[in-house]
Amino acid sequence: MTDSQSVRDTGDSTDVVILGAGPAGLVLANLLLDAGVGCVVLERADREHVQTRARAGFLAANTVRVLERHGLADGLRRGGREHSVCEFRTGDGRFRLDYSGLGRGEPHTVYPQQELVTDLLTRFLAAGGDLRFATEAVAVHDPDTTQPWVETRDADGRPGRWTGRYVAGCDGRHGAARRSLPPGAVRIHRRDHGVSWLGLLAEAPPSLDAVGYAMHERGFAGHMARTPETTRYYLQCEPGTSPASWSEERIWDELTVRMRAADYGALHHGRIVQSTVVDLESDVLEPLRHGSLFLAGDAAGLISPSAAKGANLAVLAAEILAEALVDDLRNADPGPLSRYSARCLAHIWRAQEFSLWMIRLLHRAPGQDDEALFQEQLRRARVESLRTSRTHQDWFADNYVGI
Ligand code: RFL
Repeated sequence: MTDSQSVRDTGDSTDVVILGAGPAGLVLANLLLDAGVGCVVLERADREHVQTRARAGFLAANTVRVLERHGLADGLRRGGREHSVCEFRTGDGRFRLDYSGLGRGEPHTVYPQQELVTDLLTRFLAAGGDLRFATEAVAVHDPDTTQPWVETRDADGRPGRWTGRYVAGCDGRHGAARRSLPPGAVRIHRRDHGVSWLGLLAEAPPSLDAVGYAMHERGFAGHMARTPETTRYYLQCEPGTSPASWSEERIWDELTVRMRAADYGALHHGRIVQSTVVDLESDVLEPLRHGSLFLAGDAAGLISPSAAKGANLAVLAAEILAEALVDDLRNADPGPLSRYSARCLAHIWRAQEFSLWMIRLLHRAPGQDDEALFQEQLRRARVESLRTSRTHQDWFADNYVGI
């Protein structure tokens, strides 16, 4: 008997085994539970970790509509704040775009991801949902059959298994779902954009009433409000940089220079409580299904945070997948499930395209050779067009807040 066979002899079963309690897994779980479809969520981390992991904050209007449609928006209606202005700062001056008056006329809602995740898991558990914290999915077995099963390990290393009709891989880029895909089963489109950011969370109130995008010869700097007491900042850094090489003093000095605080107003300083290096990368899997295994959220595709789309795509995919699973399992209609991958990929590629556009807008091409100087002039022309052309501004607003 092999190891995996001995694990298979014990265990539980349900309709849909969901890997990961992030936005994708938890929206999916709530929608399945509401529709009477059996599911379990297996989450590697403990509850405290899941509820305090600070990441995204900017939710698109469509994301809010999805959450409202399914009664998942009470917390963000109470605690979220509308946000609709971004400010671009360059060596030529600064300008602001109020995107609630451009394009489709929609604002963002700023609501920290960890609070959304807390709302979603609290509701799921209160409604009787089955969520196993500290339970790591080790591998998905037999995904090309109608009885896929997930090998698990708890915090003490004890093995277990869950069998389902379907498995939803919502466990991010490094999760078990991706690892379990047989070689060649899906294509992975991958792009390293060659740019890294120091992603910072400061215990300091926002310094301006706008998202700040500062383009400086020393590199990009970004400012995004999270709550009245906390602000996310980004600093472009050399790929391969260690966060430890950036002291708090160096961080604030560099933010002050790149944000041109001397010209446009001092920054509110505070303790830096998170500092991680984020390499701007994209990857997209195609298709987002292998047999009975489906991928959603970051597991389906990673998008650089330059355009703040990741959590929004995760919520959108979860709704599409939930409705398709309900059609298959409750109404014996497999059609929507067969179209899941194509529907999601259309949204993912559109977001990738805009994210790449943002990366090219915000960063100088490296070097001083002819090609770099040519690209820099194109970038300046792009910024100028965004400053002066209403058509360009409408296009920007549509893509910036749309999903
Ligand atoms: P998550 O949130 O990573 O959740 C996956 C969950 O799976 C668990 N897990 C496993 N569980 C069981 N077994 C395993 N083997 C497992 N492996 C992993 C993990 O513990 C975790 O709980 O994925 P999901 O649900 O797909 O959601 C994706 C979003 O979290 C992500 O795209 C966004 O945070 C991206 N992002 C932003 N997106 C936005 O839409 N707007 C933003 O403003 C925004 N800002 C950001 C961001 C991402 C950032 N980082 C992390 C690069 C800012 C930053 C700094």
